[in-house]
Amino acid sequence: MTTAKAYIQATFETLKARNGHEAEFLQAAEEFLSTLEPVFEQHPEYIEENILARITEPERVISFRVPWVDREGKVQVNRGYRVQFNSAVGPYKGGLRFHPTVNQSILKFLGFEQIFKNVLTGLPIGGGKGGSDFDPKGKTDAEVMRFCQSFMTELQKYIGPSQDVPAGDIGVGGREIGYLYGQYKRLNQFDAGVLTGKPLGFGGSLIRPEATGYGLVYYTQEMLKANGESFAGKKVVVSGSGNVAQYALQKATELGATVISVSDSNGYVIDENGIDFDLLQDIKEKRRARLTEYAAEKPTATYHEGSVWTYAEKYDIALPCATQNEIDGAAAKRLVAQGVFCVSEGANMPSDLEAIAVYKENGVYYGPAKAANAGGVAVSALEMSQNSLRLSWTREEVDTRLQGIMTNIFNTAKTTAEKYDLGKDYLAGANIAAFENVADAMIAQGIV
Ligand code: NDP
Ligand code: 2IT
Repeated sequence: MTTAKAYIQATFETLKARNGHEAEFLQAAEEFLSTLEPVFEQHPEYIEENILARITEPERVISFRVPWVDREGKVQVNRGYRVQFNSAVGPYKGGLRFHPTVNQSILKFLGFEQIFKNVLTGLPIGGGKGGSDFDPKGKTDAEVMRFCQSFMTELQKYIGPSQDVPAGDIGVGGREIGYLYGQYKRLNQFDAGVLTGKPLGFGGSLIRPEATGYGLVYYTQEMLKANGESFAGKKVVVSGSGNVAQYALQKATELGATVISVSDSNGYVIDENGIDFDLLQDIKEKRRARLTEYAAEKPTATYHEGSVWTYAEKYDIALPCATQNEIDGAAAKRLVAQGVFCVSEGANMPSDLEAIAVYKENGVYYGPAKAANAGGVAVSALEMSQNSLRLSWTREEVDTRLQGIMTNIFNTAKTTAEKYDLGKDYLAGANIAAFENVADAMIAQGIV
């Protein structure tokens, strides 16, 4: 009989042989697979069903040409994608990323993580992800609109409210979702449930813009509480300065923490008095400007080139909210030496495999992305419900549901870790609970 360990190793070897050039996807798969041994030991039926080989292969990967005309009248061509990874639990659901680094590997890692994140919310959504190597930075609104229209002209063939429901991610916010939705509607019909993260005026949900950041803080608060800690009086470093970072810092500040930093791909700002949320939002959302403006306008702030994870002073909690692999093993060791006792992930896969090992060795309370940042997609699923009902819930109602979902996710990660004798390994707990749910749904539906 195949042992659990041998089965996982053999599956990973095949995955590497097939996808050797997809470093980020293999990293996400390795992180996930490396926690599953206890499950296969207790449930050999998953081995008999060869679930790992099935769950690591996307149901479908769509790639397409996106031609558009720039402001000088020149024809540009980008590449668009949609990875429809797994629909065992519900329609494919996950964001669209517009960033020059987007490729199939990045979207497969994101789509793979999304399957498990989505099932942890307890809502009926499968996993998918999409996007393009288009760079919205420095583009005019009209250029972004033309790009979005061209992108949706192709994407609309593959999506629908019961089929696949995209939303935002890096480089895709309310403006882009508005343009994408407008083009979808023109080619189809009014069907608000085809995209989430819509502006409020046509089916968007209250709290969706805030949901990932707030959800991250709600999850982290539960993790801290379970260990006799809280945000009150803590010094927090947040990376990124986009959607997730902004609302994470707002909520953490509300709970009594001092968030001393935000960052972008060029540098970071330190403001020991606490980052000023209103000024940050004005700079990022209204002016679409860089963080250097924050430091220029705020006498208490300083701007530094490079990664915020090189900041050398003492602090307590790290909330990475920028992008994948922003914290490597060396940075994680520095964090521990600086007194950081909790790392909770707003971004997807911000910690590399070595960093995760450092957290584990040093007993750092670790909130893995697929659990800690599930608040965004959870409120997206609530937006889908509101669109189906043709109702909109109040801010309080959505926020209360979000808090309940994040608390449940933490409890699931905690109790599953305990059930398998894994102590405070919340990563393994979240992975195992999510895996069991998806695997059971797949088995019940036969070999499809
Ligand atoms: P935004 O586009 O709003 O902001 C992205 C932020 O990250 C910007 O500050 C950006 O800086 C920074 N960033 C992007 N790429 C890099 C890079 N290569 N190096 C350093 N900094 C970088 O995106 P979101 O806030 O929506 O997304 C942030 C993270 O959260 C992503 O990992 C995303 O997948 C994840 N996430 C998002 C959810 C959502 O609902 N939006 C839900 C769950 C997770 P710059 O302006 O210089 O590019
Ligand atoms: O990574 C994510 O969970 C998101 N970008 C949000 C996905 C969604 O469908 O709201």
